[in-house]
Amino acid sequence: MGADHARVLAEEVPGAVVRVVCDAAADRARAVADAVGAADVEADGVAAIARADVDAVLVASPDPTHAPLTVAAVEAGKPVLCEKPLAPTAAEGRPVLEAEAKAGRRLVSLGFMRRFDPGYRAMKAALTEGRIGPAAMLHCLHRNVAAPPGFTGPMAITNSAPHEFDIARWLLDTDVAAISAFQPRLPTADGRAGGGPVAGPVVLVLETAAGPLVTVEVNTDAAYGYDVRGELVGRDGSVELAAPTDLRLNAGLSAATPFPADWRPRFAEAYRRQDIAWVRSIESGSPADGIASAWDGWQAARVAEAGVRALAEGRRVALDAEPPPALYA
Ligand code: ISE
Repeated sequence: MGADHARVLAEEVPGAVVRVVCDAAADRARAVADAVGAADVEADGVAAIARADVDAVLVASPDPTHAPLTVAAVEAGKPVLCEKPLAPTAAEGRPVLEAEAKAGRRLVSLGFMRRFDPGYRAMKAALTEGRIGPAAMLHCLHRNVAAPPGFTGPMAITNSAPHEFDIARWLLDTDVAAISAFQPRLPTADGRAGGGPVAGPVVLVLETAAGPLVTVEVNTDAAYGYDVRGELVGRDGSVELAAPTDLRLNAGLSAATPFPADWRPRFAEAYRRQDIAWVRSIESGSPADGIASAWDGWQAARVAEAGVRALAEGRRVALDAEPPPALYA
């Protein structure tokens, strides 16, 4: 993701210059830096953030490092776009809220880029324009071809599902009041490379404070393609995402529509619009319309933490309502 953001910033965001690429693997940092014309590479993220020639920071490192690096950027007074999730748990994300409160201003944007996806934006417009009546349910499917290296079972909930937790809050303008989690009992390893699913499919049911229900299927080992679907059901109708596709192949007495291999082509426009909005907001000094905040990131983290507990304990887990601090109101 860091390499993709670097390319978008370098090639598609006027006014942005990628100055330093930071990665634990020096060869990978150098390859990205050369590809985007960055001046330098760094192995130490905190050192890169502190540089006088760095005005803003994009964090796209492993999940547990997101919050500490974001805190370092806030403490350096630098705007930061933190890839989701803010943190694997609410407790790990809390220092970011504390750092922004101490700074007395919003410097953190969260990389829930689906808020910038044309499909989800049209879905929200259909709801606000009253075209389906009041919302009743949101159904989400989130399928990856295969879990990335290092992925663990709970990460289906703490890493992948936060996209749905955030898009549900944003679409329905409400918070999650409770979460229940279920997993099917899969047949034993089917001999597929890697011996079958890493995380296994998870089905989550969210109850929201405003009333609508949200169902989420997350399957990080779906095998057939990257497939994200959403349908918002209202009292008078429904609106569903039409996944973008460039072609339909007609051959051999059949028609085939290709699936992307992962999220980057599926949400390329969302990332582009998000990154442009983020840089424009740095220039204007005010948060970009619709971009997620650290509070949104923290809310998604607390839902994820509750979801992991709900799955482990086999019970519905309620979340206390927490009104946003004034900084995020
Ligand atoms: C990844 O980090 C993403 O953000 C993708 O959008 C998501 O589909 C995938 O499951 C995550 O691992």
